[in-house]
Amino acid sequence: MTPEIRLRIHEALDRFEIELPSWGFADTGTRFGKFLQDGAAIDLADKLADAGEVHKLTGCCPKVAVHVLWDFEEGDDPAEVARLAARHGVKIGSINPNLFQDQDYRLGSLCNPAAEIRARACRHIEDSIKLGQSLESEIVTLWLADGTNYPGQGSIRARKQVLEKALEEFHGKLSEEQTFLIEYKPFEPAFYHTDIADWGMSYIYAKKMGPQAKVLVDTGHHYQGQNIEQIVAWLLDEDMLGGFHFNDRRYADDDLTLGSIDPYQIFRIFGEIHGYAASKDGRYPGIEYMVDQSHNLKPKIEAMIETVMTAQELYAKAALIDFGQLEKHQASGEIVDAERLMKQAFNKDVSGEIAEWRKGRGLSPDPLIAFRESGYLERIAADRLARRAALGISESGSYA
Ligand code: PSV
Ligand code: MN
Repeated sequence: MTPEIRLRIHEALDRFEIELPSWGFADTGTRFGKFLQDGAAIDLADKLADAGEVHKLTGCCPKVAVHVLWDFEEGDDPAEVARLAARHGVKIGSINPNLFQDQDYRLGSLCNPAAEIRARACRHIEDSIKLGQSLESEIVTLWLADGTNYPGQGSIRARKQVLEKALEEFHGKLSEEQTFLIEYKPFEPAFYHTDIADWGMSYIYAKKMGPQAKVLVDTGHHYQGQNIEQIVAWLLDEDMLGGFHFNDRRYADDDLTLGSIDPYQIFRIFGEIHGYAASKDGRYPGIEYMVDQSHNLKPKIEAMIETVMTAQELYAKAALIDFGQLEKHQASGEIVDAERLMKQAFNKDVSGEIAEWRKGRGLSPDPLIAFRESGYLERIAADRLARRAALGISESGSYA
């Protein structure tokens, strides 16, 4: 490995951080059931402890995304939550409002035909914005489950207009530090239409909302075969890419661990970002990288460490694409050479150099092995089993 390649890998890793989702540490399942794990987090304190452990081992996950209704209870003191996070070496990251669980939202939340239900949903978003301010979190992400199940059930245009108006009002409530990210998803739980179905709709809503709004790309929220890196390229070029929810999928929004099905796709996405920076004298845009996965079969903390390691590896590999050379191949129509350049970077074994980078930071060269040797899981499993018994509950966490 040349010193130049080594440097590129180290620079990429120095730059790369990824946020962990609190909900990835709790018991989760599918609509058919849950398989419970002894070590699953019971409450926010456990989730922050587990996320802190992942950060301690990987050195690149200083923030934890929270889901407002799963992680907070009426009367919780945000200052206390911030202190708790700090005790585990992490900070609260993105705030995820929840407009999909309440019975009131059967016909939608922000797009509900009833004004009083829309108002209730608006209050929740405004409370979430305020919660973010009191936690010094800079990101509010909106995933809207609203939509309809049958043709004719609702007016698609009327719902769009109502949502645009609500978003504009939220923009006025943001502090200067806050960014509002708009996530899209073409299906589930709604199965005829969803009110924010694709990146174009997120883009339009964000543009109309105001300068502090951007698009959030969840890799699991696309139709089969969709070219996600093209979406990324367009959003980068329009300065509208706010962040990612990373996960992998085979069929739908499967929430599988990143890179388990198609690592080359994640590499190509990162390639677009490195390529964009290369065209801007090495300046990288501010993008929030976040994990959005729930692990219902794999051990949760291991799955999270595995995900973070995969993200680091693919980000580092994509930094090795020689963009100057690529441009030359493109200009000359040298298709085979251009593709070969991509493949060469993807196939490069960067694991040794990543291990070196970790050692240089006082980290274990293999965070997964270090985790297994730490005895952390055995300790928390015993503790959480006893606490669940004392509380008289069988399942932990609050993910519904
Ligand atoms: C919806 O599928 C989603 O991607 C949203 O980001 C939610 O906040 C998250 O999953 C909950 O798991
Ligand atoms: Mn998501």
